[in-house]
Amino acid sequence: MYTTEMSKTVKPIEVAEDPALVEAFEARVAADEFIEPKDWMPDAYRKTLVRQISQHAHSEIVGMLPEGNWITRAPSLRRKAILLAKVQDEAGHGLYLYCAAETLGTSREQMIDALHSGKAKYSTIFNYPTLTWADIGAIGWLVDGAAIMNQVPLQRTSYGPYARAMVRVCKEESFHQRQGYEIMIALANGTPEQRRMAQDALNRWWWPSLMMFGPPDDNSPNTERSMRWRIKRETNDELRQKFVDITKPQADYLGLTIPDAALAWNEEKGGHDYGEIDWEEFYAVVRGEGPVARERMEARRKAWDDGAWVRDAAAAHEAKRQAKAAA
Ligand code: BYC
Repeated sequence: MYTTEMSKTVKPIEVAEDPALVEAFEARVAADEFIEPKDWMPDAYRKTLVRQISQHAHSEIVGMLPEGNWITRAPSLRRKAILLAKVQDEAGHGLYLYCAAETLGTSREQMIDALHSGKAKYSTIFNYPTLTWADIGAIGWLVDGAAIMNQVPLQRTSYGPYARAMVRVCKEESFHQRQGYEIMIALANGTPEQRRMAQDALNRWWWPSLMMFGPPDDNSPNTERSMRWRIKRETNDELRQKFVDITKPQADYLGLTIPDAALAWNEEKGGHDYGEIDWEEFYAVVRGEGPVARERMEARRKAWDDGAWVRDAAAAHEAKRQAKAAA
């Protein structure tokens, strides 16, 4: 038994594992090989993946709620059809991710239970309300934009099933981002009231979108180890910086103003400087104190309870099918 401590901010890992196996595993990861479900892996690697993948899955599923809220109120049949398809895509992403996590030996029920009991996290971003139609544009543009930034590198994450799930997710997220930006273009070029709505949505979603990337690197207990294991391929701050740099010209094109007086191009670093994120707000939302956190969890629990008959019917059907096959 030995203990590895990567740095002061990294959680110490208790490893009671064969050092030769650990060494071979580390070498495979360092050589950019994919780790597959039946391969040996350190327990902490498995746990980190279950944590991240299941939280990612929960985010996709809870993420259906803010947008689902607008399906019946979308301003045209075309917008309804697009939004409906997008929200269905998010359900699909959740399912691929739950399946990827199941390959690590955890059951769907365990993961759902962890979400409903408040043990498992989901992205802070989905604890903010969608007040106007412009919020649907801002979510596609900013939230899906941030999601792509985070998920493109995950296509090369070291765990095979997670990486493969991300390939399709990223393709769909690109469509989502474009549909959001297209809504923003329509609003930004619309009436003064529509432009005001677009600016208001940007004002409310900008900072929570930056928070999606997680705490700053020097306060991120998981980053160093996850980078070494190539679960994460870029750090929280690196991805946040890229997102700011890509999004600023998009806001300029829309004629909208990012609500950050400190946002300015820094020639020396080749990127934008930006203002201080309100980390107290972030941690409060992580603790479950977000503006609509209670509502989100109630909606998920209700959906689970209301769907019990579907799960029962599917299980009964499968039992019958197996009995028939055996006879
Ligand atoms: N919200 O050490 P850190 C979508 C937690 S879905 C809540 O940096 P890590 C979409 C973190 O879990 C978007 N909690 O952690 C869907 C950790 O706590 P635990 C979801 C957060 O894992 C529908 C603690 O803070 N995307 O885009 O190395 C419609 C310390 O953080 C957050 C993913 O899940 C947060 N924002 O890095 C539209 C991507 N940030 O677990 C769009 C996959 C941090 O130790 N996940 N925490 O108790 C990741 O890439 C990483 O898990 C994170 C965090 C970058 C999020």
